[in-house]
Amino acid sequence: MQLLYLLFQGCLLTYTAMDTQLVEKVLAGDVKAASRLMRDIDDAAPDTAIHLKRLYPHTEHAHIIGLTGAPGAGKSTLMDGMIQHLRRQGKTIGVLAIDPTSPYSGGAILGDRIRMQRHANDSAVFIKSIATRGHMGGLSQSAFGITTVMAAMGKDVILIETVGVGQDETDIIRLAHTTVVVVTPGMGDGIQAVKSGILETADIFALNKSELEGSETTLDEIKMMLNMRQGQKHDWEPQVVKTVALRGQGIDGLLRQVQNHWNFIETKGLKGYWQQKARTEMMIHFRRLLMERSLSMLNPGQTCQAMVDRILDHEVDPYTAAAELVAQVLK
Ligand SMILES: Nc1nc2c(ncn2[C@@H]2O[C@H](COP(=O)(O)OP(=O)(O)O)[C@@H](O)[C@H]2O)c(=O)[nH]1
Ligand SMILES: [Mg+2]
Repeated sequence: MQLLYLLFQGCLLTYTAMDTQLVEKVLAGDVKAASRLMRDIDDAAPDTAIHLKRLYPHTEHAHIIGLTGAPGAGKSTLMDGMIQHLRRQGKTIGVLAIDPTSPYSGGAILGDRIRMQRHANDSAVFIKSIATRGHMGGLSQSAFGITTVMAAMGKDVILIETVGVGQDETDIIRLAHTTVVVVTPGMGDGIQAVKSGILETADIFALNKSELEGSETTLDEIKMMLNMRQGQKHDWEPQVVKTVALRGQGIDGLLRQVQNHWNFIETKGLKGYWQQKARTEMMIHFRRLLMERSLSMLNPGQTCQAMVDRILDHEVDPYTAAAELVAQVLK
């Protein structure tokens, strides 16, 4: 018995030591340790929360910038230009690319890789791609965890690229301090933005491919939309910046606005803004924990099967069945 106890203590000590080591390595910017943890987070491996809890207090300095917009709008190309500029300013950067396997952007991951290749040997730039495919509502958890690790590694700026479709991606956009919505001329993007509610989340519009015909019309359209917006007093006024990412034009102007926005939210200390970010993050973990614990309490194999049988026997409908399961868990 004593031996067992000692063994247990030994394991616990070893585990705690490993745990501390990993956290310390990530905090020291160790790429290998950080990559491993990110992979575990993306695989939804158990116990990553233990590390993330300890990394979280070391993440406040990082400026998280989200780039969202339709596939092909030029997000990756813009990001590439932003990385170059930010590197010249001496900033270290984390990049999170979401949705590379989306059927809409087929082949984009290859393009992204080639484009980003020149940063591959730059240790100050850390690039991570995660696929939406295979994620069962866990995409935002992955994204939140990975950005936490990047920030804890000491990265000054974290760029997130996402097409911004679906609840998970909307949450990810809320995770960013500054959201850049990338639109292109003549695609009715402005209208799309209003429809998808993206207008509310946009801090800056990048009108990319602005060398193309119709860019002035699109610019007017966006400005008109912004004028119609019922802005709250003291709130940030969303800005519009014209870019030609392919030629590296307008990137400095875009980054200036990004910096202005960061200064704005820092100096104004917008309480509501930080509250929303904290709430989004907390609720994501709340949903996950609630789901995990509920399922473990339910003994899904037996209880759920019994309920399925009752549905098949026309004893209950799926709505009633689900409500009964919830009632069982909350009992
Ligand atoms: N004409 C034009 N094409 C661009 C511009 N920026 C990017 N592109 C092209 O648009 C395509 C999609 O760009 P990409 O950055 O992969 O878009 P993403 O899907 O939003 O990441 C690529 O062929 C780019 O070369 C631009 O300013 N003007
Ligand atoms: Mg892309």
